[in-house]
Amino acid sequence: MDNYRIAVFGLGHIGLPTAALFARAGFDVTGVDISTETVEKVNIGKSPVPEPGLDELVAEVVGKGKLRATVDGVSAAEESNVMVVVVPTPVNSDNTSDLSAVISATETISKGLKKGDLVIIESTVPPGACENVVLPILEKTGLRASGDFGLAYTPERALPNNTLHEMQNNARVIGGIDGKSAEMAAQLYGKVTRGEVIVVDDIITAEMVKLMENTYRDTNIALANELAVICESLGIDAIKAIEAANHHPRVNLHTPGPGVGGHCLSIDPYFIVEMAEKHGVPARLIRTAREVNESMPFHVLDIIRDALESAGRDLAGSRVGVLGVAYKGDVADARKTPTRPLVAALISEGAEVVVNDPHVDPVLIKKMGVEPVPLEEALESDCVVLMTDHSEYLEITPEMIVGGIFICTRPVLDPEKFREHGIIFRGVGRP
Ligand code: SAJ
Repeated sequence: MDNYRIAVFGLGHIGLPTAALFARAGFDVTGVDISTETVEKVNIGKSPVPEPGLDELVAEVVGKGKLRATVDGVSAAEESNVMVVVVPTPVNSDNTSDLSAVISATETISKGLKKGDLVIIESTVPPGACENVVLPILEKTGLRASGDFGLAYTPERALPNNTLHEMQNNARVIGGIDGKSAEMAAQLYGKVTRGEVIVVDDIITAEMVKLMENTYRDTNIALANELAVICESLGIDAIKAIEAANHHPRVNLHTPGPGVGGHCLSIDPYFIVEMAEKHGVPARLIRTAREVNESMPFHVLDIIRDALESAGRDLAGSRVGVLGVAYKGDVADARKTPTRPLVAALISEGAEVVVNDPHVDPVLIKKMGVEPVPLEEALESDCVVLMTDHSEYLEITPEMIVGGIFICTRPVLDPEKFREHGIIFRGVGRP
């Protein structure tokens, strides 16, 4: 196996670190991406993905000639023994899965598929996608799985901003179309992670494990959000109540906030809902949890309107300074951010909206129909709303809240410190 050549399809947040770690483990790796800009950047040893340590690792393995990138996926497949698919799987507007990138990568791979090859899917997919979508495409070549080539599924589990560490230390779950495929994939990933390699019974189980993980977190966040909204109506500080409840040995309530963003928790539960409902099984809890989390930006809107009214102001005509577009603190990723629906609602209600985010590309912010402004300018608003828990915002003091109203949707600042200075301080779960 040590002389295996590996092709990694998709050089994004997960694909590029995966390719670079295989290269550092000694494999000759070809990274494949549809973006020429990404390919060119990688080939000069640069990472198009902002992730700690990734620039250095890419420079190292490209410098040693162990990693190269190309847009020519067919040649990459022809030259390689193992093909790993790590492309995005978003949802369509009706929240059904969009597997077009997986299908396109698989079709490319099938043009270079050979006897003895192993195809590994890492993209998050609905349960059954490997057997019902990927396998038929590969077998159109006339080659048969289990006899001629292998197929396995192993989900990525790494957290942005800690991706390289988690890829090398998290346990790995692997499922194969057969035992041999699972074993080959297990040996391969055993070379890049010190974590336990867990081989499950079959490929659909591995697909489901991934979805369960993110759905567990999304549903628990929804519970925390619902409890927070209820506590507000009862005049209870939910953040303090949750801190106390989490001292119970079997309780781990998550943290309420303005909603769940990113490309994972806000999408993956729908992959379970889709397949469950196709099998006539209602996914009430999972679907409701999504609805609760998707309602949170509008709950924040209610808090803003209420706080302004308590100061004798209308939302219409008020200047609202929004802090944070990224879906969570200290990342540059704004995919599925709760800030987007909030900003759209504020504008539709006649507020003047300015936005600050030191991490997110200003071009992205402009696409939301608002002006990106420096922090000082955003703080000079009638109402300031903290949406993302970036480290920079932890330095905010009462004196900086010029308009006297501060909505802090993340439990990162002490309400008393602001209220002592006459600031109207509200938050999710903070009455
Ligand atoms: N959030 C809350 N309350 C919480 C925790 C998170 O409101 O208590 C919000 C965050 O602010 C953010 C969203 O949820 O908007 C998701 O953030 P996250 O840090 O929970 O997760 P991601 O999306 O960055 O990464 C998740 C991780 N999954 C799990 O922890 C189960 C990561 O391990 C996965 O690899 C990743 O999804 C993925 O790619 O699937």
